[in-house]
Amino acid sequence: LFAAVEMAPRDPILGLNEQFNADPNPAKVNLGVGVYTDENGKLPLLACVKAAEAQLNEAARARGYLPIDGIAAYDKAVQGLVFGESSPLLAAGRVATVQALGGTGGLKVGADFLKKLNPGAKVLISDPSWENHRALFTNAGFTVETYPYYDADKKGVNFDAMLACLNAAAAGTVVVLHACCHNPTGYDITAAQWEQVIAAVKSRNLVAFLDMAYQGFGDGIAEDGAVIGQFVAAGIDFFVSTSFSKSFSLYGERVGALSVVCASKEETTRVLSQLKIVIRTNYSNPPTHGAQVVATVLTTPALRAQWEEELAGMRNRIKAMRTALVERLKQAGVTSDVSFITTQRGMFSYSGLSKPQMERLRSEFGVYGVDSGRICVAALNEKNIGYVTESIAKVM
Ligand code: PLP
Ligand code: TYF
Repeated sequence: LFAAVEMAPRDPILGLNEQFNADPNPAKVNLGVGVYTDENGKLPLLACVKAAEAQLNEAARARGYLPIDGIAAYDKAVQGLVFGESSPLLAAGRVATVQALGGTGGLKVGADFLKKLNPGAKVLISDPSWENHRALFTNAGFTVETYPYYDADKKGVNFDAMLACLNAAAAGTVVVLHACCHNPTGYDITAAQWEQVIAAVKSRNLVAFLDMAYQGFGDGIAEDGAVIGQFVAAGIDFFVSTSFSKSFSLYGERVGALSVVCASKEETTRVLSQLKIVIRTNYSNPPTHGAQVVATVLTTPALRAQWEEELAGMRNRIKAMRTALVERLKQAGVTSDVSFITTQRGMFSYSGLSKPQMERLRSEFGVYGVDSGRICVAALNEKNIGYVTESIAKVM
C-alpha cells in the first residue's frame, strides 16, 4: 500500500529543533524556532495562566463536548481584543468568531471556507513569509504566489513593489498580511502604508486575510491591533486569525481563533454556519482547556491586568535584547551598521547573515538560527548573548 510513498521534506524550522536537540555541544543556543524564553532561558508559565488554572481546577468541571465554534465567552473575549471592546462592529453583530487550534487552525478554517467560496482564487503571501503560509494554503487547494516585501539592500520593506503587486492582482485574490511583527523579517509597514494597502484591497476587490500571531509583541495590545481598526473603518469584509501561543505562552495547548468581518448580522449568521461545517468535518469541535484558561484570564479583571503586565514584560525584554545585540556586536568588533536590529519588531531579527554563515554558526559554534538569516531575539538572554554575539562576529 505504501511502497510508492515518498519521503516528505522536514519543516525547515521545526526540523532545526531536532538537530539542536541532537547536538552535544554544551555551549549550544537555539535561536531557530519562534518561542519566547525568559532571562533564564526557560519557557515561562505565566502567573496569570497558573492562577486561572488553579481556579479551573478548584471548580473541577466535567468535560463535555464544546459547541462547534468553541466557548462563547472565549470567542467574545477574542473579539474584544482584536476589534476593541467598544467596536460598533461587535455591537452590530458583524463578526463571526470561532475558536481554533492555534493561529494555524484559524488560518486553515479560513482557507477551507475561502476555497469553497471562491475555488479559482489565487493566494498571495509576502516574500518572504512564515513558510507554513504557503504549505497551508497550497494544501487547502490554492495556487500560492508571493508579493514583494523584504528589501535586503534597504533593510526594510519594498513598499512600492508590494503595493504595485497588489494593485495588479485579480479580483478575489486572497492576500495574506502579517498584522504586526512580520515573521520572518521583523519589518512592519506604517499606518499610512496600511491605508494604501487597504485602498488597493478595496479598489481591486481583494480578500484580506490578516494573520495576527504576535498581538502585544510590537508596541502593545491596542497599538498592534490598530491596523484592524483601519480595515474596519474602510468598510470592507476581511479575515483575521488570532494566536495565543506566544502571548500566553500556551504553545502546546493550541489556542487561537478565526474572525470573519461581514456586511450585516444576517450575513454573519450564514458565514458562521459555513465555518462550523468546516470545523465539524475536520475535528468536530475544539478542545476545552486552553480556551478556558484564556477566557478566564481575559474576563477576570485582576488576571487580565496581570496578563497585560506579563506580556509587556516579554515585549520589553525582547526590546532590551535588541539593543544589547547591537551593542554587543559592536563590542565584539563588528564594524558594519547593525542598527536595523532595533527597528525590527516582534520575536525575530532578519540578521542579513547568509546561508553559509548560518551553517557555520551551527556547525562551529552550536548557534542555531534559520538558513534565511532569521534569529529569534526572544531566545536571547544575559547569559547567552555574549557567546552569541562573539560567534556572529566571527562568521561576519
Ligand atoms: N502565523 C505566524 C506568522 C506565525 O509566526 C505562527 C507561529 O507559530 C503562526 C501563525 C501559528 O501560530 P500557532 O502556533 O498558534 O498555530
Ligand atoms: O516561525 C516560527 O518559528 C514559529 C513556530 O511549522 C513554528 O512560528 C514554526 C514552524 C511551524 C510551526 C510553528
